Amino acid sequence: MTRILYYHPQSNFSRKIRILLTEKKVDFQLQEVNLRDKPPSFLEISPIAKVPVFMDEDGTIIWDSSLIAEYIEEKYPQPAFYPSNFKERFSCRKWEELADTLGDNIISLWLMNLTNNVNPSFFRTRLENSINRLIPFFENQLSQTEYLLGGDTWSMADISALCSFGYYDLRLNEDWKLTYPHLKIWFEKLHKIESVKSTIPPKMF
Ligand SMILES: N[C@@H](CCC(=O)N[C@@H](CS)C(=O)NCC(=O)O)C(=O)O
Repeated sequence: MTRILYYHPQSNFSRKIRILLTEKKVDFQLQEVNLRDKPPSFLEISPIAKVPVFMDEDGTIIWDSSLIAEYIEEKYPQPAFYPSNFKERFSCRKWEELADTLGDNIISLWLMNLTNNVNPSFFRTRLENSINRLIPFFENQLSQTEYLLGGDTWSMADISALCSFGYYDLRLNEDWKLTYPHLKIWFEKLHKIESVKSTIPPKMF
């Protein structure tokens, strides 16, 4: 059976897994899902009705990007994208979670802008505040270290974060690069990597 990644080309969470699988040289097929009209066959394998979903060669189905990443790391350990040391791995997961929260907030803000772009709402302000509070954590860390966990190599924390910032570019704007110079350098450096460059979310809608 072929491994399949159910995904959407604009999805930051799908992009995490596309980069990870490519870096680990694990063969897989991409299966695009129409998120505006999800087919019943997709809903059958995805109780949360979201991409990404990964189907492994033995038929194992996993949803949620962080769970998929953990599964892939366990099954295909090299090269490693989570540290083996318990404390460092926990730190990596914390950054991944922060980056995913940022991604979730950007998605919600974009959807809110689509549906209600006239009056600023309480919820929009709350999302904007949350996004603007989260970003400096990344900037502060990257002003001290080259990658989010320190050390001289990227990890799943960097992958998740670059996907959320890439999604910010797609849905909001690129102004954060003017305000946060260390983030900008880190982001541009990672975009020299083929798996990162080739998965930049396209403008479709
Ligand atoms: N926590 C999930 C979030 C996945 C998610 O929000 N996916 C979005 C695309 S980036 C989606 O499928 N949205 C479709 C919908 O909500 O209807 C993960 O990490 O995989």
